[in-house]
Amino acid sequence: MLVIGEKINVMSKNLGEAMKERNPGPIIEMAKKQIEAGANYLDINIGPAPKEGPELMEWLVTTIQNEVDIPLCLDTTNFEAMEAGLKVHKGKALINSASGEPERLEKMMSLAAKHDSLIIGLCLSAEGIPRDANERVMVAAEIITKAAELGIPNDHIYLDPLILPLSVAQKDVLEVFESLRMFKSLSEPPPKTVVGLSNISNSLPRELKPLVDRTLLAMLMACGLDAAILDPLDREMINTLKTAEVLRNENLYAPSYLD
Ligand code: THG
Repeated sequence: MLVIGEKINVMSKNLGEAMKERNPGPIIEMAKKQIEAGANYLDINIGPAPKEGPELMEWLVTTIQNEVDIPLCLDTTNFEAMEAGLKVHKGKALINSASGEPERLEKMMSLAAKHDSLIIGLCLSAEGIPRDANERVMVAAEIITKAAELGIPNDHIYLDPLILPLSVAQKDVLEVFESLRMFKSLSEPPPKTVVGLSNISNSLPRELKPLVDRTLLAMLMACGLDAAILDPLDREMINTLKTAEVLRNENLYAPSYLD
């Protein structure tokens, strides 16, 4: 299971400020904490970043990769910022993300082809948020087709069914489970799958969030999920993940498997 640490986010008060001031300290500290906790990739979320996007992404990638040896998941809808980040990134970056929206699909996929990156294909189309598994699979099929046209290997694609908040779309979670299973039949070799896990608990009471996130993770892992953007600093989350890996027969059980 690929763990993508979610904590370096422009929405976070502390780190959003550090980004604005180009203050590396808090950002490096958060990078190190997530790596220590078991993250394999770090999500670098600058949002749409209408102003200074390219310069900010370039600064973040170089600042972080000068201090720690880890690949990054570049999270922005700003093409110029994505390109600027990819140009200075060391190793295999993960582009977050392309969608079914035609311009975004074309531009982000072209960047993935050019830089030999991994790329998340988010199930979101020009018509908006998908309503069920079928609508998700239709968008996913367009993403896979575009990738094939550009010569991007199927297993470089991480399809994201898009988790909607439990508070507004309770029965949509069942559609996500179904989507994850259906995605695997779209290509040979099959695409990989990823989710932004904590979308589910958006606006839930604070004390429920970690429980809901972890329970969903276990259920998604039963559907074959390959990667998740999540909070690796939640030790119980990592314990759930490691247990699900043992139950999926990916790691050999031993009494010490949590260490
Ligand atoms: N799919 C893809 N990318 C994504 C998402 C997705 N990127 C963004 C988001 N969804 C995943 N990342 C986060 C990052 C932080 C939080 C939620 C999702 C979050 N943070 C804390 C909170 O609100 O409790 C703290 C925020 C703060 O400090 O203010 O919830 O679905 N491909």
